[in-house]
Amino acid sequence: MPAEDTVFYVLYDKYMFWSILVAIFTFGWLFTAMLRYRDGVEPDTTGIDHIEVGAFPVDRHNTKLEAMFYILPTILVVWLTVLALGSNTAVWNPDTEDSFEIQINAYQWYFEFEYTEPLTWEDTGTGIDVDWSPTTGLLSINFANGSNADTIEVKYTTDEGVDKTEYNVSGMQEFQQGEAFWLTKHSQHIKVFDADGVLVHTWEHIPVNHKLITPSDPMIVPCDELIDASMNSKGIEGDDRNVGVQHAFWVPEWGMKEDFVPGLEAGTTLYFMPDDAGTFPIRCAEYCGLQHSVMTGEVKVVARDNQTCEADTGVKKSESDSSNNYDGGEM
Ligand SMILES: [Cu+2]
Repeated sequence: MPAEDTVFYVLYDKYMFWSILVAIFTFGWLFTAMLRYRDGVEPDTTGIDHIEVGAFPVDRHNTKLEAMFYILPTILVVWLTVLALGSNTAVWNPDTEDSFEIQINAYQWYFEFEYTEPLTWEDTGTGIDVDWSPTTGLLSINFANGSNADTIEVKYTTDEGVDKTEYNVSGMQEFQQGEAFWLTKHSQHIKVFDADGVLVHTWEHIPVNHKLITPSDPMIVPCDELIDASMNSKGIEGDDRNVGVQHAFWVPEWGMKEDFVPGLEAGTTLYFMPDDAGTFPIRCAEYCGLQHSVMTGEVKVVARDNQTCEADTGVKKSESDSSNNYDGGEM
């Protein structure tokens, strides 16, 4: 069942409204006619001959009424077509001005998510707040709102490889680290664990050109923003004859699906606007070879750093979205 404010749901409501209106009119007319002209009841329009079965009552027809029988349904059908095409436009031709662009590549047999825009995000509602300044490199973590934080894992990727540091913070209200050791061109994350080693909070920066690959990585996208995904099927590197095979990106819970078409240079495009944080399964919906069945993954919808996923985006972007300061995007 799609969320209540998706185009599908809105279109369903509109069609239901017009269906009920037409049903009230036609069934009302039907039952009135049945009651008025049933056997044993004389029509009050005296002086008119009874209607002969199988013969059109040419003498007493009503041109205006008959014309309305054609005109009204035609208007209705045209109107329903306009409604349906309007939803199509909303899905396939949205306003992409403020969209979050991402590249999705399909290989045999995995998906690769390539970031063409940076994304900095953080869990919300955990009582922990990570702050990191891209200019000074100063990192501070606030545990003030009652958390059971025990250890912090700070991980960052450099040209040389992955670096990981762990800090013990149990009992601390605030943690500060002043080293400007991070460069925004590299990926980095801060994970906070409790004493039992359970992950309680995540802050992450994904730089441009970073790649996440299924099944180990989810596709991470921000909530309340239009996601503009360019999709390409990829073949074997260095083999010009192998341009890949057909795949399809499918998120069953959202009711959306788009094909990857091999050899299509411009690729295909998929637009979607998630408004609830969470993790949703991805499936390949086009048979693509022996391991098609294991071509799965997850899409993780997150709030950008210092934002929440509470905006009701509806069919279009809501006005409140224009106040987004794109905190992470500036980096
Ligand atoms: Cu596939």
